[in-house]
Parts: sequence; structure tokens; C-alpha cells
Amino acid sequence: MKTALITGITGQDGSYLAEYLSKQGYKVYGIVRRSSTLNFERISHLMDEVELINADLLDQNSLMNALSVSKPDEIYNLAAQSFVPTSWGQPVLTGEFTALGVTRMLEAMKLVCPDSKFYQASSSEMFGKVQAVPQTEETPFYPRSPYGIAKLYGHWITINYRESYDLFACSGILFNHESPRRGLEFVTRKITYNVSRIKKGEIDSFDIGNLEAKRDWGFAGDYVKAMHLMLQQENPDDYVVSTGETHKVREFCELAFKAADIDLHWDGKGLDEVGIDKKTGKKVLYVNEKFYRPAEVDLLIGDPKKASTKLGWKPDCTFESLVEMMVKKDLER
Ligand code: NAP
Ligand code: G4F
Repeated sequence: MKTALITGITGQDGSYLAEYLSKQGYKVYGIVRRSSTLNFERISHLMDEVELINADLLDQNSLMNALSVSKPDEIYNLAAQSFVPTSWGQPVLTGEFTALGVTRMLEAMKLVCPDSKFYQASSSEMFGKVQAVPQTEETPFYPRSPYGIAKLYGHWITINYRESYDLFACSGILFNHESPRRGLEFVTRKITYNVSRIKKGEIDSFDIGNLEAKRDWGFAGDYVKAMHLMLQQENPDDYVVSTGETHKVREFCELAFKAADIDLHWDGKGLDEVGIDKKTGKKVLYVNEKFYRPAEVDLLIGDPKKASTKLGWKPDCTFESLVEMMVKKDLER
């Protein structure tokens, strides 16, 4: 039986990965930080299958202890401050978690279990102001947020530990991936959750930011399989994981309302633009400057060719099914 240790097991990806590895017959350990109320909603169905260890990315000793206790064959470093807007409000903390946290994990692995395999959760946010379309493993980085910059540090320190100490360390440059377990502050879940509340008559409307931003959105359940595949290869390497399609936030809104049987049409321009329910004439969506970013990433679209040819990975869930799945789950809640 193989053993895996997941940091960030309480997050969206951590929960899908724990589920997947457990089904593959792994003994799964997860790192959780102590808090005054339990925060295990996404893994409540897995509590008999996973073993949780208290540790924090800010605390080197606790990470070393987690590795000594679990003796993992594979380490998946998913923990991070992952919400881009928060990274402008808390840039130093974001650097501590999302950048230096990776060095702490790699140091712990180097000292406690150098023969383990390591996965780092890198991000398409590192491409930022994109230097090529589509983005590949060779595309130069140009991050646009303290989060993107912290992730770039994590990416390079992973490569550096691989080259300096011959560790089996891989970095997955994952494009946006979503699910019904996505945090409510991210745009996709914010839309599907609020559409379901409008449908149920709980609210009349909600506010949104930049409708023109384009993202390459996939399903988290598909993406965790790519993480696992990277650690099953003969040699460590870095891979772009994406669908190869891009869509505007505007299109996501239209499809989400459609999935709730509401035909959305637009009126006005820029900050005065509103989304209107065609049947009732009610305004259901307002553009609010509050959700604009100091520096935006306008377009992301990844080329998953390397992941497809070398890992044999491909996403199963389409953009349309992803939106429908998320709206359906929010309506059921
Ligand atoms: P998420 O839902 O925000 O989960 C983040 C996890 O990190 C949570 O379990 C959180 O624990 C944990 N964490 C945060 N700070 C910590 C600390 N100091 N010590 C220990 N644990 C800590 O993120 P996600 O969407 O699952 O993403 C997983 C990883 O992939 C992140 O590194 C993210 O930056 C990266 N990524 C995500 C995407 C995407 O589209 N989802 C794309 C590219 C890369 P609590 O529950 O205690 O807060
Ligand atoms: O859903 P978002 O907040 O995701 P973002 O910033 O792309 O970051 C996510 O994906 C990264 C991979 O590229 C991860 F590394 C990161 O951890 C995270 O998972 O915003 C997506 C887009 C942005 O352009 C934003 O300006 O949606 C736009 N947007 C428009 N209105 C909004 C809103 N974003 C949010 N969060 N809330 C809005 O009301």
C-alpha cells in the first residue's frame, strides 16, 4: 500500500485528491491547521479513510513531524493562500504561505524523506500578462498579483531543489479548475451559488466585476488525476494542465442562468451594464467596480499537449457540463 501526504486536504483540490488516492488504494494523510471551529466540510465523507495531522506551512517543525509520522511515498503540496484579491490585501502573509511555505515543505522532505516524490501546485496565474497564446511549459512568466509572484517563487524553488538535491519534485502548472466544492468567493461558484439563490427567490440580484476576463476553466475532479500521474513517471518534470479552451466570465454567467432556466440579456455598457431576466424584465446582475483588480489577467488559455502525450491525461468534463453541474448542485443545496 502506497502512502500519500496532502497539504491543503480541506480545500477544493485536497478533497478530490484524497478521494481519488483513497480509491486507488493509498493510505492518505492530510495536514490541517488548528482552528477554533472544525472546517472539514469538504472531507466529512472521508473521515474514516484519511488520517489528519496538525501542522502549518508557517511552522517548520510541524511539517517535519508530519513527514516523520506519515512516511509518505508521495507528497502533494496543495496548501496556499489561493484567492488572488486577498493577495493584494495581505501580500506578506501570501508570500509566507504560498512562496516560503513551499521551501519549508521541500526542506522538510530533504531532511526527513528525500526519497519521497513531491508535487507542487503551481498556477497559470504565473503567466499573468501573457507573453504567448496559448501558454505552454516554455511560455515566459509575467505574474500580475502578489499571489502570482508567490506562486512563481514556489515553482522555481521546486525546480531548484530538484536540480540541487536530485529530489523527485514536479510542478503542475494548473489552469483554473472548478467544482461544486469551489470556495464561494471565486467567480464561478459565486455565480452558480447566487443564480441558485435568485431562482429560489432568496435574493433579487448580485454584483460582479470584470465580465470580459477570459479563463481556461476545467473540472477539479479531472485535474487531480493529472497531479497523481506526474508522480508515476520515471523522471520528475513540469506540466501545463488545462482544457485548451477559453471563455469569458460573461459566457459563464449566461450559461449559469440558462442552467437555472433564466434567459439572460445585457443592457448598458461598462460599469452601467446590467444583466436582465428576459422573461420578467428584472435586473439580476450588476457590474460593480469593487470587484475589479488593481492589475488584471485578461486572458488564459493553456496548451495541454505535453500532459496529453507524456501523461496520457485528458479532461472528461466539458465547460458546459461543468457549469450545469455546479448550478445543479447549488440548486439542490
Ligand atoms: P483552496 O480551496 O483555497 O484550499 C487551500 C488549502 O490550503 C486549504 O486546505 C487551506 O486550509 C490550506 N492552507 C492555507 N494556508 C495554510 C497554512 N498556513 N498551513 C496549512 N494549510 C494551509 O485551494 P484549491 O482551489 O484547492 O487549490 C489547491 C492549490 O492549487 C493551491 O495551492 C492553489 O493556489 C493551487 N491552484 C489552484 C487552482 C484552481 O483553479 N483551483 C489553479 C492553479 C493552482 P484551511 O481549510 O484551513 O483554510
Ligand atoms: O475566480 P477567480 O477569483 O480566479 P483567478 O483569479 O483566475 O484565480 C484562480 O485561478 C488561478 C489559476 O489561474 C489559481 F491559481 C488561483 O488560486 C485561483 O484558483 O477570478 C477569475 C476572473 C478574474 O479575471 C476576475 O477579475 O473572474 C474575474 N471576476 C469578475 N467578477 C471576478 C468577479 N472574480 C471574483 N473572484 N469575483 C467577482 O465578482
